[in-house]
Amino acid sequence: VSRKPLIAGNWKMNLDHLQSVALVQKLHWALKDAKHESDTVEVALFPPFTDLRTVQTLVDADKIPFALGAQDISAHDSGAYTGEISGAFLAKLDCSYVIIGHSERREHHNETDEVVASKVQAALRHGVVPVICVGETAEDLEKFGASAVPVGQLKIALENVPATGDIVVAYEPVWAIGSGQAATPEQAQDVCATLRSVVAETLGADAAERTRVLYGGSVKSNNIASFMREPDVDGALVGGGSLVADEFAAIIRFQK
Ligand code: G2H
Repeated sequence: VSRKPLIAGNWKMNLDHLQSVALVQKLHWALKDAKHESDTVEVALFPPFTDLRTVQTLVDADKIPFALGAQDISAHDSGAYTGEISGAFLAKLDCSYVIIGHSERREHHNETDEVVASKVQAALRHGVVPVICVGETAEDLEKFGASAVPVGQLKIALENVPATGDIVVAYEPVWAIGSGQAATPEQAQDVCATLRSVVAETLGADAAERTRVLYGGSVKSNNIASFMREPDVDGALVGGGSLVADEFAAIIRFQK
């Protein structure tokens, strides 16, 4: 399997634009002697919307091999949608990725599976790769086991995605997010493999083979390697661990 691992830093609502400059510069220094890593690992940063332009300028000017992504996208392309951000704007800012359906948006902004699906379509219309987040709450886990809820969420998100569609799937058990209590590598592998089989059923075997499935939820430098050893875990969506340069650099430099 030749999927390039993706380490994605989701800054959430942290770091203003001056702090974002400091973090990108520190990260760049921390990784400077490791140019080869960009051949083996893809790194993507997901700053708040207000930092995107700043980070894009820095990355461009210093030729830093980080991809850029946004944390959300409007389901609409333009028009009277006050406060919304179009995929067209993200594409113009060189955003390669956009996080869609993060559990914090599902929980605090009432994002349903149908809203997530329409945002996935919006991202694809603008050539931005959706990072589709799915995951079960502690209550779901107890009632239905680990896979049922994320599988249901992913099936709806993938409706109308073409077989050639470029997507990333992120399995983020809600009980592991920001809690310091990560899933075990075996739990992550189990659900990531099941999610890959959903991609195979809906988009076909080729898509399942090339689609990266990430694990997210309290990923740190001291547990990243154990996740990356699993055959169906192709990277990580990192929240808290992406806000400190040395810690995020150590995550990027994980050794299997
Ligand atoms: C899960 C993750 C990043 P954290 O939300 O998406 O956050 O690593 O802080 O658990």
